[in-house]
Amino acid sequence: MTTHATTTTPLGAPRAFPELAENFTWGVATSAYQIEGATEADGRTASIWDTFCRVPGAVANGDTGDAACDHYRLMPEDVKLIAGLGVDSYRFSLAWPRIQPGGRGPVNAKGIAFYDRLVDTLLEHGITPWATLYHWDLPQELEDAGGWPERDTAHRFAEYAELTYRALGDRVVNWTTLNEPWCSAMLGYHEGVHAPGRRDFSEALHAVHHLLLGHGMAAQRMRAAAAEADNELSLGIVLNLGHGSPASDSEQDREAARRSDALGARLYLDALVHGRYPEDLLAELPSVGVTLPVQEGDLATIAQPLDLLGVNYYTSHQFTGTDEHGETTDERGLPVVRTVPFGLPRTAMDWEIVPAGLTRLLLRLDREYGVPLVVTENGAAFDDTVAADGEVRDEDRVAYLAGHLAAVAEARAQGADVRGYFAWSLFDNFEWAYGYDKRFGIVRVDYDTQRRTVKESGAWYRDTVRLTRGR
Ligand code: IFM
Repeated sequence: MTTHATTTTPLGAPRAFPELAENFTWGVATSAYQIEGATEADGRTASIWDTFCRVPGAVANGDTGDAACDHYRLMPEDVKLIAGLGVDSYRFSLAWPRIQPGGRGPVNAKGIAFYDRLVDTLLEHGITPWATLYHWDLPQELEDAGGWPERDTAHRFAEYAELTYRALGDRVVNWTTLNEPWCSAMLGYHEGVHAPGRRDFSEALHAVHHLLLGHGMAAQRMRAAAAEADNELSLGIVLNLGHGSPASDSEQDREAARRSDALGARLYLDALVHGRYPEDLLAELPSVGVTLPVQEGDLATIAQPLDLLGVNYYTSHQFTGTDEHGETTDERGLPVVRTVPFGLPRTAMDWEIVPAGLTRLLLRLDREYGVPLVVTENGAAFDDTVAADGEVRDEDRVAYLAGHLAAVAEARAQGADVRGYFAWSLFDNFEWAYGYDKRFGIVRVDYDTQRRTVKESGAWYRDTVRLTRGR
């Protein structure tokens, strides 16, 4: 495999963002199942995604993560590529079924050895590792035992977190526990479009509680291990968030925005930061037959001090409380919560491009939660084409990144404590239920040859970091 850097003149000129020049981490991000491949190597066992990919119709084209970007094998080359982008940091996730096959028992030496090498290689290249412990690849055995709706999974996660931290915490300072627990719970257990593919709202809410509990228990154990070893540790969690607003000033639309915010944002944020679940949501859950399985002390465990809150931002929505016919309740008698398009351009995921929502979101989080913020994912899928000369001139992605970086700069200018930005994604990769159809990379991956090509957006990002830093 060869990698090569793009040499053409960027179509969108790189620009300096003076507000992002200092005390600010620039990075790129990936996750284990989306890029590693080698799903049967060195003692790794199946995760819920290996299983889900085999369910007919679950993933576009029947795609799987079996090969993905072959990063497990190409890691040294890939780290060189990251270094060539001139970023400070690389955010990756650790595959639980590699490190602790089956989700129980001792560390698998060969599995952790891969991450040992990755971390050392990053450090040799002057890149700071940012490790995420869980980016959706639950060991299948734990799903067979009940998955996230079961309380024991939280205990298992905390154990895995401590084992992993003890293996890598001497060199990795920046840790996040979970990536996007909303997706794990809601897409995986309620909507059934992600692994493990269940469709039960109550189970999804139980999953939320146990994911958050697992985060809190993991944080306690990692902090204790860090103190024991005298390691520096920066610990956080990553949420997928947008800025929600009512589509009009009507009572129904404001109620719809409130409901969406309760279930999509405050359920996580209030528990993690304030140690309580939102009262308005708690009051409404019994009407849909749900009670959260909270035991005494759980919320104190969940609300561990956070050094940072990771924010994954892709789009924002406005909400209405009426359906297309003006009805305010659906066929089950539940209040309507419906999104109304802004009428803005969209990405290949059909997500509207709303950079102003990122500024608003960061300011809101800063004001209401007061935890240092890092944009741990932001980027876009577009239908890239490869030109005859082999280059990918993805102007639309350049514009997306430029608009959102400007939105972060604006939030900083207005006083929000935002400490970093990670482009999603370093590579085109396995986009979950969409398989390989959706390309988010600033580096193109040819899945037949595993050749990497830095896209126009990758070159733009590299030059923008350089220019911002005055290098
Ligand atoms: O690819 C995903 C990633 O795994 C989690 N955040 C959103 C990205 C784009 O859908």
